[in-house]
Amino acid sequence: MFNIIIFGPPGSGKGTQSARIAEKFNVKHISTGDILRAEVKQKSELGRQAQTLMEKGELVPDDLLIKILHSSIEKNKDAAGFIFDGFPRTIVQAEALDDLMKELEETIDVVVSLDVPDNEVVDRLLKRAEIEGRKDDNKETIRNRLNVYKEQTAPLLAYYMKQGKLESINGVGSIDKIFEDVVSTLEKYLS
Ligand code: B4P
Repeated sequence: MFNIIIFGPPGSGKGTQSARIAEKFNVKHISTGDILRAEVKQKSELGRQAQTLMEKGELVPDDLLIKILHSSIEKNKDAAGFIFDGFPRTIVQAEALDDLMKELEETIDVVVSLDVPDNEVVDRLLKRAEIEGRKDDNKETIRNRLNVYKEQTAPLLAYYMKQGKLESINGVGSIDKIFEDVVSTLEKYLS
């Protein structure tokens, strides 16, 4: 299996690049944001619990996310690998993912971190608000999402750096150029 994590602040292009990576490397795209939004749409019990938190830009509790991830992996055991998009977002989630991988006798091969400054992500998310109308893409929530990222998610950079798996990529520029850089980085891990 080829197992990749895509990492970065909200609006850094994780979802955008993941869709392309999944196609190019034939890996299964698991986006926890997409899964949660689908649950909200279906008005499931999980969706109901997640909705208020997502609209405030807060993280959904670790135990719920770990369950979601577990069942997504179970359903796709035959995949040639995974691209994890939006997961892990806390150290607890990262440790749970390491445990899950161990159970499968697998490992995370590489963590691609997209570097994008705050002003650029705010601009992108406000632009997306005009197009898609996502409830969490408003000024106040975006500010909170960035704070949550810095406090709870950014510490994962050191976690994966210590494991020697971190690859930082400049996430500013055209989507095609960023994808080119991502592909050449990932290809190093295949040979
Ligand atoms: P996500 O869906 O993961 O939202 P996100 O961080 O904003 O990233 P997304 O993938 O959507 O955006 P992208 O950067 O691709 O999470 C939403 C919420 O769900 C979280 O706040 C949290 O509440 C909850 N959640 C999800 N996972 C969780 C977890 N593991 N634990 C707890 N809670 C969790 O793109 C942004 C925009 O930029 C797009 O419009 C795109 O078109 C544009 N763009 C992309 N690349 C560009 C480029 N190079 N130049 C210009 N624009 C670009």
